[in-house]
Amino acid sequence: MSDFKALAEAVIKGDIKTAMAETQSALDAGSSAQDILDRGLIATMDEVGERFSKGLIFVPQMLRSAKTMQECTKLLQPFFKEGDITSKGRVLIGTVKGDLHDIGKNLVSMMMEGAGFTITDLGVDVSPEKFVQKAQEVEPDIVAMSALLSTTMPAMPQTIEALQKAGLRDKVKVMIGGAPVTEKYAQKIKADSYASDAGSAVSKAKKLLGVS
Ligand code: B1M
Repeated sequence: MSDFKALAEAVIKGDIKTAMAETQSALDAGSSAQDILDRGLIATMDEVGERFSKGLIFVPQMLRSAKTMQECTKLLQPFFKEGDITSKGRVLIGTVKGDLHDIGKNLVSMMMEGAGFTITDLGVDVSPEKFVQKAQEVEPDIVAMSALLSTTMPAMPQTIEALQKAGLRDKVKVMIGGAPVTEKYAQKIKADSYASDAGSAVSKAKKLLGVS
């Protein structure tokens, strides 16, 4: 992370202006958007999480860092587009019920959109009923769920069950992800796919739908 020290410090402080300027100057200096994202921004959010765990910072500071990261991500967004492409499929995505974390989910949406998927983003705290209602409306190929809290992970199987009850389970593929989620958990709850990060979410989504 040493290359992005000033960026990391600005994100930790929640200094949006400096962080955006650092992101821009890293781009201008030739760093790739992926490197800035992975080593500059995501690595820093891990550091923010560790500081929170140790009681060195509290929710308001975490929120400020999150806002700062999101503003920087907007500068990177254009670099994740794969060019002129027809839709690879429809994805309905949201952070599950009870969970307000949306940075990872937004990155997954952004990368999938850049790769040519059509995204309907339900935001955060999305109940199983809301997933079902919107799935009936937009008829997605993939229902994608994100969870960052171990306490909200059970909303994933609840959503799968709700899709089943609504007669939709055979019509959609279910993909899950988020820091506490694992491949093993995906198998346990009978999701169709698990992705550990936004980049692999794209490749897994392509694989699920058999598109390149
Ligand atoms: Co919270 N929080 N938080 N938080 N927060 C964590 C997750 C935590 C690990 C911090 C810690 O204690 N070390 C901890 C969870 C512990 C646990 O359950 N395992 C925690 C806690 C406890 C809480 C509260 C309960 C704190 C409190 O109030 N006492 C509270 C809960 C609120 C709620 O949701 N109901 C809370 C609140 C918040 C804020 C609102 C302040 C803020 C979120 C703001 C926002 O998102 N707009 C926040 C933040 C910022 C964090 C940390 C620091 C950073 C999360 C993040 O954005 N990471 C986080 C610590 C950490 O993760 N190290 C923490 C960067 C992001 C890019 O990574 O989301 O993992 P991530 O996404 C990755 C992959 O997981 C994957 O792709 C992304 C990378 O490419 N991915 C998918 C994500 N979704 C995917 C879906 C897919 C595929 C891949 O397919 C569909």
